[in-house]
Amino acid sequence: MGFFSAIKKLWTPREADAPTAPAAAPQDAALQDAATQDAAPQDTTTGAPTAPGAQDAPWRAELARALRQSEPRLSVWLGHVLTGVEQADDTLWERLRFLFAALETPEAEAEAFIADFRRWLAAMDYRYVSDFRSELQYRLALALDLEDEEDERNRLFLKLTEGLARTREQITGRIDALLASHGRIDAQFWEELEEILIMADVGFEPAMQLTGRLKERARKAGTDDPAAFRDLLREELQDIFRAPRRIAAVTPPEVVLMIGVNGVGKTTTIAKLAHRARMQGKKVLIAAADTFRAAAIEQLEVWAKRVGADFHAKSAGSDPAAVAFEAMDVALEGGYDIVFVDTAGRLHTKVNLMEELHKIRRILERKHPGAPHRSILVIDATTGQNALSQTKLFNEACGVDEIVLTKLDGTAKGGIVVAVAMQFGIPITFVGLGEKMEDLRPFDGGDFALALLGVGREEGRPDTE
Ligand SMILES: Nc1nc2c(ncn2[C@@H]2O[C@H](COP(=O)(O)OP(=O)(O)O)[C@@H](O)[C@H]2O)c(=O)[nH]1
Ligand SMILES: [Mg+2]
Repeated sequence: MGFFSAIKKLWTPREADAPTAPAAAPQDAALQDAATQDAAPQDTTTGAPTAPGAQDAPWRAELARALRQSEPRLSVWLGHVLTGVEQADDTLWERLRFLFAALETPEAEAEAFIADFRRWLAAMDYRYVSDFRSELQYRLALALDLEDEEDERNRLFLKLTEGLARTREQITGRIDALLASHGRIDAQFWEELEEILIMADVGFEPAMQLTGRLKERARKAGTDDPAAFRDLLREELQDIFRAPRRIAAVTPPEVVLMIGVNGVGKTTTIAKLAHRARMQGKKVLIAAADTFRAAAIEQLEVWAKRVGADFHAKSAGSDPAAVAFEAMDVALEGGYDIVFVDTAGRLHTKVNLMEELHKIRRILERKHPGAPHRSILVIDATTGQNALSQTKLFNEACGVDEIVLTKLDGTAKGGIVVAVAMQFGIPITFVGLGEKMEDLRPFDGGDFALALLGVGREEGRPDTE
């Protein structure tokens, strides 16, 4: 489901290997009309949102032709929409309207999307295409339900590969050297590999375990050839990251409890998740149950406004459980689809913190049986091994359903992901690759392993469906 209640699906699966075949291209009447009105005189009544073809501006014909002839890919289409557009102005809105009309998007929803985006631009003080192009593509991908399409996945893979550059240096660079210096895989090889993994923040225990599993894999494959090792490692990592997601039926509102120590990125992650949910057409409430500092409440409120979510808070110092209690009333009465509950990451003692989280959980469950449906632990990749002790603590004290790993961009400690995945078997659902809204993306273990090893998506996925 996307932002729009109905859209025409013009994107065909990748297997359709004739990118310019008429069947794969937009060819509805609207585009045809506009395309054939080339020679018509320019209309002077600009500004009103009208269906394509109803007006005769030459750009409509040109855009229609460009869209019709191009590959059905979001990035390509956006490129055409943005041709000749330099900043956010009426030209851009008209061209977006044209695209939506071609996709047979209900007009009111198209207008809502545009209004929403304009609000965002104003809040962020963005004007030029270069400032917002990427955010616009991300929004379109979510709104049109195209995030899983090849195009968007490749874009994400690129970002992941960039973000993991320093971690990759730590791991891949050294493994390459290891492979180059050994004629065959022997005891010495395994010892050195263990060291490399420990240095890359995989951690002592997990490094031993991983080496053991790789030994077994090499034995089964009957090889001691270093040239075969990279494939073994890739397969092993892809296996490790294959923790199943828990999917449970939810009676709305779905309640998401965000937990984690201070500074890991809980509040910004709530904003990013709320943004995603909004773009997927959901009605979102954010509850400020981190009442520790007034500034934390204000920060969350600013984000709620920016992403178009509703917000519930009490004054600083209030009982967090009371905030959760009231927020559930608001959510149940207001017909919300999803509620995010922010929590404090520090209290005077760990015991206090865990007791408080228990209390919040009890309240949520009492108000809405089944809630919280997801307890998401946020951990910061840059803290390396600390992330492991935090996971252990929160998991034992109050249960963790999912992990979101933030700040993977630019850290050399991304090896921690391997340790987290191996030690707890808790699914990692999203990773943070930067501070922008679009920088929180679903975690794909297969792609992650490839990016970590510097392998391209095409070469590294022989066994995909
Ligand atoms: N580079 C980077 N910074 C992030 C990411 N996630 C959060 N941050 C930053 O981390 C800082 C702390 O985030 P905040 O949400 O306030 O943490 P909280 O105390 O857990 O609520 C902020 O400056 C965020 O912008 C990420 O994925 N990458
Ligand atoms: Mg916070």
